[in-house]
Amino acid sequence: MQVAEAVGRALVAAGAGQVFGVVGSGNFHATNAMVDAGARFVAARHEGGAATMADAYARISGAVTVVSVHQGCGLTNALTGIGEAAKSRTPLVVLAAEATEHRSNFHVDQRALAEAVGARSHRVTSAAEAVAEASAAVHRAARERRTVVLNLPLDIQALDVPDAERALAAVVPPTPRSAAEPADEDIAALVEILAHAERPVFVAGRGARGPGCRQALEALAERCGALLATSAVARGLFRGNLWSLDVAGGFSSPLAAELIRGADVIVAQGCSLTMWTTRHGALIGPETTLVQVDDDPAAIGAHRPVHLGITGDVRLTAEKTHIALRDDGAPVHRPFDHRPLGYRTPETADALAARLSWRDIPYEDTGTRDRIDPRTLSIALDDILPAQRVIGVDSGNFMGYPTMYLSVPDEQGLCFTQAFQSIGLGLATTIGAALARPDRLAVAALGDGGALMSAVELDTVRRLGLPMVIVVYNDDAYGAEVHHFGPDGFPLGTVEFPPTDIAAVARGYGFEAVTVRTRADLKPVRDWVAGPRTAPLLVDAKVVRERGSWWLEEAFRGH
Ligand SMILES: Cc1ncc(C[n+]2csc(CCOP(=O)(O)OP(=O)(O)O)c2C)c(N)n1
Ligand SMILES: [Mg+2]
Repeated sequence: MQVAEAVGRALVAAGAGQVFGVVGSGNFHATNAMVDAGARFVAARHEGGAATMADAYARISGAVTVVSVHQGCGLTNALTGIGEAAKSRTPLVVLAAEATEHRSNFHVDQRALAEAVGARSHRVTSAAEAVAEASAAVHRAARERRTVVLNLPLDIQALDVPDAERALAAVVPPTPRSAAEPADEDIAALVEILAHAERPVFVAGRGARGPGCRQALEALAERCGALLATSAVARGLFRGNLWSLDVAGGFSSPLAAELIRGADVIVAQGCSLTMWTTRHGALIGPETTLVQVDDDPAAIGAHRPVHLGITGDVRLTAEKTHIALRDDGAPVHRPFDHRPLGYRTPETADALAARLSWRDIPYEDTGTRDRIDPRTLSIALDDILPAQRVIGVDSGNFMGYPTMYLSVPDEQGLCFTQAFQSIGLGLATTIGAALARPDRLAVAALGDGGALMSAVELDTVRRLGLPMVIVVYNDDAYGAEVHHFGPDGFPLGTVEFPPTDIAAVARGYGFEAVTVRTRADLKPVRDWVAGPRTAPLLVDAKVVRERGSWWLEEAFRGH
């Protein structure tokens, strides 16, 4: 057995069962070996799409996923998606053929490329070690939650692996990470803080999306009267909880922002407290005690200084804190059980019921005969589209509308690939998420800029037969830039475009498509939802372009 085949087989034996890619000569044999060994291969039309599909698939499924690319230019094409995955700590293996011969057209310093975007670089170094090295890449991706580029040199690929079958038989999938135990004194310190908290708020992030976290956090929050929020990447985690504030940060509704700002204690649970989640710190009051729980010590205080940092698994820390509070957490002078309900007062309950959701907030519809208000569009779509959905959102001025107006059933309902803040990832994100959750309707929300940047993957949607809805918030512009620079009178010729008929583009790829200018134009969307959904649907919504969105204005204020 040659190295290329042994590496492909080893990746599958180590548990990587899903591979996305664009196949060229350098990754042909290894990718085929993965398929022969039982992996599912999805051909993307661009390596950037492949990387982001794999990223989204890994985020939703939790499984180490593989991207397979050609040497040199295949890897450079994938770099933005690899950067997004690396920043998001997605367990991903990029199987990259490598031209180590400097005279090759395909030669480039692949180690430097991987490391430049925050990925870990591995290499298959010999026939004897190939199987172990491939397996080690999967194990590292899983164990350390890292994006690993596994370079596979062309000159090694055709070598014979000594005793390959025996080496492959020894490959095992990684064992699940063991939950990091918080220190007893940290639990005691958190108990002390929570026992005295009058208006506590928990903000749960990516690290709180694991099994059992919701229950553990809800139980602890109930015990100490805390309100519950999430970062954008964990949206939906507390769906249905009466004390949920939905998303903390730029997307927060005015009431949610007011309540978070009013907290006397905020506990970040597996959440890194970025400038987006905290609105550049504006959501954290000057007197607020800030606690951060994370199983990665490097994450503690990385974005904001905290009063108490606890290195520990989110679920385990919540459970231990809860037990400690129940057993003996009450300071003697102030019995815990006799306190008022913390932040869970009748006034808070009334306010949450009346005006938490963006949908509860009246607005003046700015739509015309030619362009629909993006809020009106989003609200109508929220009503039309089935509740069991998984949404991918691209970047841009429009992005807050689908993120906040389209509800999601749980923390697997929104796949938010925004760590690199790149436009053009939303469509591939939704493809990866759709494959990981075939039981749900996949919905891609894109700007016209992001949609056109990634349009080649419309082919992948149609070829895979995904019953997906793609909504393009089409303002014929890089709206984020228009609203950033327009108010200061700068020329906008570089960021505005003549109209593009994106519905026609989609039809060319085999989609059903509808152009929407008013609410009435949405009837074909209802019909599509009610029908057999044999072709995917693209909604080219011509949206009003006069004003920037609320969250963008907020973001600009932060700088
Ligand atoms: C890869 C990449 N290139 C450029 C940018 C800068 N950028 C941020 S938003 C944006 C405009 C996006 O336009 P569109 O997708 O139409 O969304 P809109 O802002 O109009 O709602 C641009 C160019 C970026 N974030 N990522
Ligand atoms: Mg636009």
